[in-house]
Amino acid sequence: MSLISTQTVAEHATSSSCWIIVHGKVYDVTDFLPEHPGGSKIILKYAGVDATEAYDPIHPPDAITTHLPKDKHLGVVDPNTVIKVVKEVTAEEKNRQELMMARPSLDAIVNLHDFEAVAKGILPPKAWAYYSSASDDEITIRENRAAYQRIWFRPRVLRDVSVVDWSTTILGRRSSLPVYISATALGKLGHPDGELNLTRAAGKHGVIQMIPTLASCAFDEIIDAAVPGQVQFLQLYVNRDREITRKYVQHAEKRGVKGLFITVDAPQLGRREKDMRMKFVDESGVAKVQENQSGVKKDEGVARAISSFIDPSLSWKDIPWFKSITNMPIVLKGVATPEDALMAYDYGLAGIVLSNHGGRQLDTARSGVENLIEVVAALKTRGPWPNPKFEVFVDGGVRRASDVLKAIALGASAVGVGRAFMYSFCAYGQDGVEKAFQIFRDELEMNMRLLGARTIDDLTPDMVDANALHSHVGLTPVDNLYNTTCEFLPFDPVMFL
Ligand code: 173
Repeated sequence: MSLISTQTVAEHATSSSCWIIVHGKVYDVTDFLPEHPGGSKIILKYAGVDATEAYDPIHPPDAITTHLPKDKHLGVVDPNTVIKVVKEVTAEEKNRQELMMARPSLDAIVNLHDFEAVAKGILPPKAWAYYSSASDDEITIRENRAAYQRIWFRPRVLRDVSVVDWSTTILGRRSSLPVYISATALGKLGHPDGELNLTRAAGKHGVIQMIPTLASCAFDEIIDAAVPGQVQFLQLYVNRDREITRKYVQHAEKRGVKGLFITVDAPQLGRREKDMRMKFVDESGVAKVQENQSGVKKDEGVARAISSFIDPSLSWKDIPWFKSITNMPIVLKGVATPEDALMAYDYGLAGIVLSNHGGRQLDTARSGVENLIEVVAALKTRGPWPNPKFEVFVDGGVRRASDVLKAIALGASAVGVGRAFMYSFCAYGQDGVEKAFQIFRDELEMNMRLLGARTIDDLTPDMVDANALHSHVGLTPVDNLYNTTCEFLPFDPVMFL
C-alpha cells in the first residue's frame, strides 16, 4: 500500500476530487459523493482531511472498506506527515465533559426511568433527538407505557415464596432474565463503545443480546466481544440486494448467532420529527435559515438517511427463502395482529415479536401487550398453549419488572427492552447496563413474591386483570402534539429583524 502525505490528501478537497482519511487510510470518495445516503455535503466538510471522528458513530468500521470499490482505496497516511496538534477541546466537548462530571453517581439510580433522565441530560442534542424520537404525534410511544398501567394484578398469597427464580429459556436458550436486549441502532452516538457495552454486560450476566443490523460497531466486533457460550441473536433489515442479506445471515449463523429476528414493520422509516428537525439546527440550538443538503431530502433525519437499503418489497413469499438459507430459528419482529401471527405460525416460523418499533413506525398503532391478548387467543386455536415450537415476545415501553410479569402472565415468553438499556450505557457505559440488570432482578424478586409466583412458569393469565386494556379512554394521553411532544422549530427572532 502506498504512503500518502497529509499534504497530498489536502490537495483533494473539492467535489471534483474528494479524498478523505478514515482510520489512517486514504479513500477517493469523489464518485461516491452523490450516492452517500447522508448526502454529499457532510462528506465535503471533511474533504482533504481526517473524517474518522464524524464517520465512527454512524458507520460500522468496515462500511467504507466493504462498499467503496477497491481502486478507490488509495493507501495509508504517511505517519511522518501527520502534524500532531494538541486537539483543542471544542465548546461542545467541554460542555459534555462538564455534564458527565455532574452526573449523579450510579448508586443514586433506583429505576430504569432514571437512566433516561441522565441520558437526556448528557447526550448531544442530535443523539437524544434520534434515540428518543417516535413517529408523528408520538402517541404510540406513550401508549406503550400507558397500556401496562391499564393492566392490574390479581396476586395470590401463602405460596412459600422464600425462593423465587426468574430465569427462563428464550428460543430454547437459557436466559438469566425473562428479558432480552432488543436491537437499537447507532450505539456510538451515545457512547464511544456503542453496542459493546451491551455485549460485555450481557456476557457477564447471562442475558441475551439482539445485535442490530445498523449497529455502530462492526458485527464481528460484537461477536468477538462475547464470552464463550454467550447467546446472541441478530436483528435483520432485509437488503434490496438479497445476496448481501444471504451472506450476512449465513455469516451470522457461522459465527454462532442463535436466532434471526427479521424486522417487518419498517418498509419505510417513520417520520420522527425531533430527529428530522435536528438536521436544521446548529450546535447552539438555533434553526439554520437556508440549509438544504444536496442529496438528502429535506424531511430526513439520521435514520431515514441511512435506511435506503431496506427492501420495501419484502413479503410472505420471501419466507421460504429465509428458511432455505439458514437453520437459525426465524422470528418476525413487528407483528401486530392475530391474522399475521397465524400466518407466521403457518409458515413454520419460530415466533413473533409483538412490537410497534418503540413507537417509531406507525403512530397510533396499538401496544404489543394489548395485541398479545388477541394473538394468544388466536394461536390457541392451532393447539395447546404455551406451544414450545412457537414463541410470542413483546416489546415497547417496558421499564419495570411488573411490566415483564404482566406480559408473561398474558402469554409472552419474554420481553424485549431496547431504549432503557441503551440509555443506561449512554449514561454510565457497561456499568449502567449491569445496574439495569440488577434493578430488573431486584424488582422481579419483590414483584414475584408479592404476586405469589415462584417461577416464570407460575405466571398465569388469572394473575392479571386486563379488562381495561382495550379501553383507550382512561389513560390515553391528551393531545401532546400541541402540549408537550412537538418540539417546535426553534428560531431566533433576531434573524428576522
Ligand atoms: O428505529 C430506527 O431508528 C431504526 O430501526 C433504524 C432504521 C434504519 C436506520 C437507522 C435506524
